[in-house]
Amino acid sequence: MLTRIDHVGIACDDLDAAIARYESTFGLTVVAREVNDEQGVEEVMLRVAEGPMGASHVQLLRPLSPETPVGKYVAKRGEGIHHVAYGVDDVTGALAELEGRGIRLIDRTPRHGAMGSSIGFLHPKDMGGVLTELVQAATPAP
Ligand code: V0V
Ligand code: CO
Repeated sequence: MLTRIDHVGIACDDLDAAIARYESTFGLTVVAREVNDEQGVEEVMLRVAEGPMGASHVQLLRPLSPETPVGKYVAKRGEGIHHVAYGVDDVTGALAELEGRGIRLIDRTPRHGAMGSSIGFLHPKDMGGVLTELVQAATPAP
């Protein structure tokens, strides 16, 4: 079902400081920056590596307000790892399959994600405390 680690989502207070950290520490390059109102974030994707199953990224997340998922998370725990996202070929099918295995879904139908992707979240309470995201990229891996 899983094709790669698509991204690691990191909650930040200061997006530009976080970008500078990943640029100067690892020489990563920003490949996308967008506001996702539905998810309550401004987010930046930095490319880590390109593999046969597609690219992997660091995703930096700044909450648009304190009432958003990332805003609540930062208020409770401070900056840090917010979620892990895996690539899938068919996010709708993967969500249905996982629900059939008894995993609680946050999204039963996919939502709009970074760089034109379709995404769905699994509840952290059924994933050992790890908020888990599935990502179907806008264009399939070569
Ligand atoms: C909350 N909890 C987490 C967590 N956020 N546990 C692990 N990782 C996280 N990131 C725990 C929290 O500590 C509580 O545990 C419990 O869940 C309920 O938390 P809450 O603060 O009361 O918040 P809720 O229940 O209102 O919302 C929690 C969920 C929410 C996970 C349901 O954050 C959500 O819907 N997340 C999915 C959407 C999202 O995160 N979007 C932002 C990224 P205790 O204290 O009860 O034990 S957007 C993105 O990644 C995009 C666009 C992309 O990749 O393209
Ligand atoms: Co994400």
